[in-house]
Amino acid sequence: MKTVVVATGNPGKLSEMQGYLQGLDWQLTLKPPEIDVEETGQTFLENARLKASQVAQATQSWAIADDSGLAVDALNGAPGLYSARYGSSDADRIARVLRELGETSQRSAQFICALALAQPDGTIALETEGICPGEILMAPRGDAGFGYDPIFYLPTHGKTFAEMTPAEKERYSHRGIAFEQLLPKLR
Ligand code: ITT
Repeated sequence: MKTVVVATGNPGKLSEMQGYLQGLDWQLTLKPPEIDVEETGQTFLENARLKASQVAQATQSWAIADDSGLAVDALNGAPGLYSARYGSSDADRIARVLRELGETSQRSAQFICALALAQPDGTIALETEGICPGEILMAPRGDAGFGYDPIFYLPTHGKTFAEMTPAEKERYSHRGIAFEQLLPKLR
């Protein structure tokens, strides 16, 4: 059985990634907390590659990484690559996006998820990207999920990510779309 490090320090992402990967014949392990990868890439895919590659080399194991974020059209794509650094807590980051958007009616946004799988020597074996379009609400709704989930609304489902069941988010989210493309190749 292959040992694969799930290369994230974000507990919300970790549990979703473990959900997608549980059907595989893999022994999943956690990223040692002392390994901290600097996210210097210019794109989500570049950052996912950096994280997968550096964690694989440091652990001498296969590693899978996710780099993701929210891009709001009326904010010229912000918070984008800086989604994790847009404030000091989830509540702070949500408040900042809502404050910057104000009362504008132009509320379209996208969640993006890039995934990369690296071999123990750091070579990238597989990568993919999933995009989920939606809208930013005027105020948070729902308690499930993590991060920006309470303000990200899917008009097609009439719910925010934070109002979805874990199974619904697993299926419709940017991460779900990315894993749907990756899983057949992993199998
Ligand atoms: P790792 O790099 O250790 O994986 P991180 O939280 O720093 O953890 P990112 O650099 O990829 O991860 O930042 C992504 C941020 O985007 C994350 O902190 C969340 O705030 C947000 N985000 C990503 N996916 C999300 C989701 O499914 N729901 C809500 N927010 C999400």
